Amino acid sequence: MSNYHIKHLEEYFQVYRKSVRDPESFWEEIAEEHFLWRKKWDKVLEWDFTKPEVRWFGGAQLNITENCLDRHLTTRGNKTAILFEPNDPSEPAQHISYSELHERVGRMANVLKSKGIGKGDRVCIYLPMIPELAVSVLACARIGAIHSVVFAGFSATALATRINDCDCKMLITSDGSYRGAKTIDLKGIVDKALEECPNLETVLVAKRIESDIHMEPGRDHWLQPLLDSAPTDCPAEVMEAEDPLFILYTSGSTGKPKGMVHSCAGYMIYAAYTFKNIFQYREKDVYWCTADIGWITGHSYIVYGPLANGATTLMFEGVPSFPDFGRFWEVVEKHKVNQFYTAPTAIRALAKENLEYVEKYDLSSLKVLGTVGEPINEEAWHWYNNNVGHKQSPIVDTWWQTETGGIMISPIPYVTPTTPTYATLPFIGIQPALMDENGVEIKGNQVSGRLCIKFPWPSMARTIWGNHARYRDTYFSAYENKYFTGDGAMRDAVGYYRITGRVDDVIIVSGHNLGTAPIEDSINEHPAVAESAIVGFPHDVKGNALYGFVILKETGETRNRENLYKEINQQITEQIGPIAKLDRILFVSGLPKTRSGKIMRRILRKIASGETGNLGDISTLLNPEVVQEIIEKAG
Ligand code: 6R9
Repeated sequence: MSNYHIKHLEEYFQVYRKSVRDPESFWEEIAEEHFLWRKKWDKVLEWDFTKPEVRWFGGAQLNITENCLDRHLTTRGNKTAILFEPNDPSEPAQHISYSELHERVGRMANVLKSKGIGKGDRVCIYLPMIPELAVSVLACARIGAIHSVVFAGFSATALATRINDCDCKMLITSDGSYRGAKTIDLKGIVDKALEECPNLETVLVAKRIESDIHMEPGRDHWLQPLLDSAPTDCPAEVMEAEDPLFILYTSGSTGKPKGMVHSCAGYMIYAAYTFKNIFQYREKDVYWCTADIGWITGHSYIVYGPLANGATTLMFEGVPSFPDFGRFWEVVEKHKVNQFYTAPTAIRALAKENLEYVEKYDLSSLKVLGTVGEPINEEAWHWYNNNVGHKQSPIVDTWWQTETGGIMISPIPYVTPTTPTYATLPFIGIQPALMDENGVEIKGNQVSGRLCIKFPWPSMARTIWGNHARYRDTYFSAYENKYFTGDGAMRDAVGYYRITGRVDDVIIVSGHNLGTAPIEDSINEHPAVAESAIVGFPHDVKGNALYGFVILKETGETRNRENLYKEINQQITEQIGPIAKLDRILFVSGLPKTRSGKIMRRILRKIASGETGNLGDISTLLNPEVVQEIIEKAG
């Protein structure tokens, strides 16, 4: 028997050693015993990080939806697959069984086919957290179309960039969405985006808020009538192991977003295996991840990982603050949630509110608490542990990335002893390395360095859509023969990892990765702005907030600063989304630059955090005098 479900620490060490000593036979056993294949592989792994090229289970054939749906029908047909909890607590929750989900995916897949979508076509999904989102994702996978889910909080410009980058033929959206007490005109955003997307042929529109929207003749179709007349049965397309399953965009430190491409077989196996162990899922459990399916966390740990294990996965449409700050806990009590997975930013926001919001509810069903997205600070960790878990539920601080497809470093609850702020040990099959600035691996414990991974794992992204050179340059060129994560980490005396944060120009705001470059580009497009630089500074809820240093053009100098600040934020909101708005802005006459013209963000970061006592050596700057000016203005 393979070690699909790890139950104690000795077993973890034993299985980990096996997975590292002989990765191929380890993963082969897992694949063999726990998944459904149309054809078995010829070779478990082929890899070359210099190209880079990684192939898992080459020659195998499968369809992930047969693993997530069909194979459960006989044993779990009536079990709830998706438990949908709407934005408004007075609207009833929906229990969608495995049989019903199978039918709904079949219908949707047939609708996609009837609109000319087939294997390899890209379909953009821009939907709120309603069942149609999960159904659309699975329907694409059913017929081998590549889904590209774009988070429905993104702006028209961001949506258009993503549609065009991978040349989507179809977009699936809704008439609007609910967000707490507000409604959002999603279709209006879509219409604006599509002005820039000449190749997009078809838009399917789900009804959610019953608003009166524009429907473009020939292009836009209401989804429901199409579903009603579609057959429920849709045979699964037979996919090669390495065929792309989906594209998901993540911010880069420079230029346009990177469309990370994930493949069918490796992604499925790793998402499923991590889910089973890191949440210690048992057959009758109700599991809830509060992320949006627009992010990788939602892909792997709301949709694919749970469904591949036949789990009940809760999908929540709302926000933690509506109708009040007790909503998460109300939902936990109502559905007797057993595993709860959220982001540190949400914990910090809720920890600021009155404790009564948590104490009011019976949270005794909880067995495992998880966090993801950014480092969790000690205070938030204790608040979560004391008030939500009542010190009974282990906290799994899970470190991973869009690029890694699944959780990489994390405790296994009830197996790995936890320590606040530590992601603890590498998961099975993961071989981390800490590197120094000269590219040498730092061995031993009680050391810090840049976090790399030395050996392929099944769910790693295979490329950046349309730009393999960028994939190589971003992840495989900094350190020879290693995947570079972009994060810094320390390893303590017992070998536990603690992630210290990004070492590149990505800033994590409320758990969302934001590249500095696109935000600066957006600011610079304002007619009054000459140049800008943004950095992160500590924020007690968001983790980091954005601080913009802006040089105005002469014509801008006479403008009212408060209005400019608002206009710049408006522009960022339109081009990127409200999450990228600046919390603070400072108008300056220059930015500290190196002699080669690179902005010294290190100095700006210190000024933004108020740590001006120790700026390090600034004498090599092109313009050291500007530093004093900025410090004075920042006050
Ligand atoms: C899953 C996800 C990836 C970046 C990653 C790191 C940060 C994620 C973390 C964490 C510390 C954790 N990050 N989890 N930092 N502790 N437990 O978030 O993917 O959106 O691509 O972000 O998030 O900096 O490199 P993604």
